Amino acid sequence: MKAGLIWSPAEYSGIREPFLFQKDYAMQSEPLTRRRFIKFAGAATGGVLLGSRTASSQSPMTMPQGPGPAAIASGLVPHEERADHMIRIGTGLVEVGPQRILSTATYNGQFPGPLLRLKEGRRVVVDVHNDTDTPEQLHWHGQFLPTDVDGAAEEGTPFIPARGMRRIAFTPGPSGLRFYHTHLRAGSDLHAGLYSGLAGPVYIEPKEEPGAYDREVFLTLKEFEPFFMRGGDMAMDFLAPAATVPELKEQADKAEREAGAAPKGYEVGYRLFTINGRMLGHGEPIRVKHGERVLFHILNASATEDRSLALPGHRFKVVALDGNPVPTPVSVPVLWLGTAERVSAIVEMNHPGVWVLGDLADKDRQQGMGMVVEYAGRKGRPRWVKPVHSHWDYTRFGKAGMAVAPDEVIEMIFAKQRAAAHGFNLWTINGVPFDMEKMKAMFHLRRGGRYRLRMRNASDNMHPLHLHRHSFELTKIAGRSTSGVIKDVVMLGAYQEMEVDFTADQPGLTLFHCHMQIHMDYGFMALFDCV
Ligand SMILES: [Cu+2]
Repeated sequence: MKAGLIWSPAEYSGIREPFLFQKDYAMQSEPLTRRRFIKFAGAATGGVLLGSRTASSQSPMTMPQGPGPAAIASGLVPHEERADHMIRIGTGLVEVGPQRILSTATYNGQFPGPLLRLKEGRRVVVDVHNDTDTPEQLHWHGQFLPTDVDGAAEEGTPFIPARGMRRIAFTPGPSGLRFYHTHLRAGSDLHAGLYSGLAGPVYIEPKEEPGAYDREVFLTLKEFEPFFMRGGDMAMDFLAPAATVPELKEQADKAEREAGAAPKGYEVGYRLFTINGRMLGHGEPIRVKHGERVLFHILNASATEDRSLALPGHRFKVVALDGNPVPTPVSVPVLWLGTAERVSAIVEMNHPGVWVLGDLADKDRQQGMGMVVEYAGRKGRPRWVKPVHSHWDYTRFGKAGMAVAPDEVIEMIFAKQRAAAHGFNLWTINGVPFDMEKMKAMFHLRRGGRYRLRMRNASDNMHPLHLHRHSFELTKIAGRSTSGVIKDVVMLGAYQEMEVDFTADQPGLTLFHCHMQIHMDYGFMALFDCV
């Protein structure tokens, strides 16, 4: 869809109150039976509701509106200015497969939320309507935006009021694949936060677009129907270099001993897996022609899972990570994406057939994490062939050599207290879990300074670490120096250490956190302030 008004009344379902989720963003620890993903597996109501989706009738609720008094009062935008984009937060139906229709919070009644194509440096006005009963936060992930727009309550962004709206304006950047998503705490509520369908891709067109491909395909990877389990978060061995630090393992082991007889903390599993909201085999295939060069823009919009992706007989030439062009584009057989990471990769379609583009994990792929790639003129059952084992090494996309020495090194150590928060693991940065009440800055930056985060993981989990409002440069991974790879999320392996550098060029508060919802909700966050 072209830039402009991305919302149309016909797209937005009129479904409201009976199916709204009561999303809790306050601390809570209710029983786990509150999972209320509503499934309309052929139920009579499902038919009625589906019918209303295609109806051309348009209720007054869905009419475009001007900014509310709060937005005008905020002084962000003169109220007579027209919005370039409108986003409505509400409940939508996601038809993941035949007879499998989910109801969940969505943007504009669809999952993924509409692709927003913005232009680098060209200011946009966005009206965000919240048709739910819960104040919302919409985070512009990967962009360099002021605290009143970025979309994190911890930084001071005002909430989009329940049953209200907020008009915002900003100048998009940097160019490349970004995304927008809810930034609420979910806690033990598995229909809140990123467990919902509140995520969508953003593509910021660069001032000059390199044209070495025939067309673009956007893929959003996302699980649905989450459930809690004890343990079960598997150790992953796909990261390279694989060097671990004995001291970090010792610290983790000590914490484990101290937790004594406590059971394992809760982890999250999923029953349904989708790409662009469809389970494998249930959406339209990606139709390609022999010889075509397809640029895939892939977003892992999972709340908690890292993902892999392979296309049998083909390789991915990785040209950008988290939307930023890499110094050394390299062809790889498998892509790996931690939660909230993005990969842009070109695939040369030179192996005709009907193939499964899918996750390496058989269970996840069989439960939907894949998409069919169909060459013109080819028919038949889509084929999956397991690729040979390969590692994911960020440094391959970088350039050799040391990064410029920073002005200051900030030490961060991440640790887990098993099941210490009502059965959930409690996470600490430098020994302290984030305090949602006080919301005080832990680290202090001087504007314009160059900082190095030396991040050390004293836990047996991998963490996708995210810094708001900035990009960082990977400078050392598990003992190997690198430079030139610019990201906003990076996976740090169990017992590993890593260094990333960034320039503190954004005044105000900046949130740093693990992007796994169940980790950030239970302590794994910290604030930087910058003056
Ligand atoms: Cu984490």
